[in-house]
Amino acid sequence: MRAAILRNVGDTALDVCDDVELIEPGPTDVIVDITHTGICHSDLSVMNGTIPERIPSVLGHEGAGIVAEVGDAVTSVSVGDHVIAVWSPPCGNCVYCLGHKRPNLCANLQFGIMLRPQFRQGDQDLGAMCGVGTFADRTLLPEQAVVQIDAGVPLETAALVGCGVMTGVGAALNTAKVAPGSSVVVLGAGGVGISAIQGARIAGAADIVAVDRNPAKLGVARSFGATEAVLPEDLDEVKAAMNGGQGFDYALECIGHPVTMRAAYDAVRRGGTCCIVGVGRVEEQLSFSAFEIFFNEKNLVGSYYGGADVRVDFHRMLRLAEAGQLDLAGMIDRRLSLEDINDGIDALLTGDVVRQVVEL
Ligand code: PAD
Ligand code: ZN
Repeated sequence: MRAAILRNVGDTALDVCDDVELIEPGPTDVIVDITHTGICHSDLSVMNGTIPERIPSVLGHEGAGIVAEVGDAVTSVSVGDHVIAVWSPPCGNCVYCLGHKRPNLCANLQFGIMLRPQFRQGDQDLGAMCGVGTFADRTLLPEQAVVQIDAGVPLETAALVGCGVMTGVGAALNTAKVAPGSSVVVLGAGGVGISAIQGARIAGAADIVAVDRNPAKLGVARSFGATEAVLPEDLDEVKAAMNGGQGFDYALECIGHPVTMRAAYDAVRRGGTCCIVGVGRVEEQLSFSAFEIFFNEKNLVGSYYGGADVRVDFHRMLRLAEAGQLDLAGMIDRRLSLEDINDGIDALLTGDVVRQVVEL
């Protein structure tokens, strides 16, 4: 089967091959025929070393498809079911899944599956991004890493729910808990940021300001619900109009640089919430004065997978889309084949696209 492989950290292109196999599935595994996968900035971040991953690896973690095989012990899905792949699957039994009710933070399966090779090419074992590997015709997942959806839902838009949409909408609704009538600034208007803008709109925010360095993204952000969209140099001016000059109630950073994380923190008023969604490099640091943390009483919170319980929240996203409150189809700028995936990676680097979907 076909798969797009990252050979070395630092490579600017993936190696698209057609002689890749899956490893033997175990009794609790599911084989999924991937029909669609989005290209997320996190795939690029694995390529450039921002996100550590075993190498060589099949990238892709935002996908949907149809169950092709199930192991003997699988009970939750059957062959033919339509599913969304999950990049941080809840084991269902641990202190995060049950005790703290934070199943997005359960790492029992994520790190387990990341450690086993998922694919093979000749004699070489290949890993899979986050244990998912959706840049492939088929992938192998534990049953907890698939969420069954209604067969009537378009798999193309379902794929986006698997990462960018769940992450951005979930950051607004689950993590930041945006309140009706509030003011929100979203930094970065890519797939995650546009989803965060939509999440803020769904939550009933009165002011939703998008900030992006790419002027082409400002109109895009408005079309998804931003009430205003500005270049980074104009952020202070809009901030001055919020809460009598104090700043925004919420900031959602959807870029992944220390500078924009700090700008997000500075953009919120005292007592406001700064939610960091973007992923920076392990060695990069963000600094705060030891006085301002106490003095401003701002809530600084990270958001991992939109704080989602995927078993419930994927369906919430799809219901919002069905009800016309969440525009998924409009987020797709380009449809590509796996052979053209490197064009898609180049386009994401320019910041001109919201989401591109690879049809497998
Ligand atoms: P994207 O590349 O589609 O969008 C990024 C946007 O930010 C583009 O519109 C850029 O023009 C804009 N941008 C870049 N640099 C700047 C800057 N300095 N100032 C202003 N605008 C800028 O990315 P994405 O939406 O796919 O992902 C965004 C981040 O979210 C990225 O860091 C990714 O790794 C992270 C992510 N986090 C999670 C999570 O669980 N927290 C999940 C998925 C993705
Ligand atoms: Zn992603």
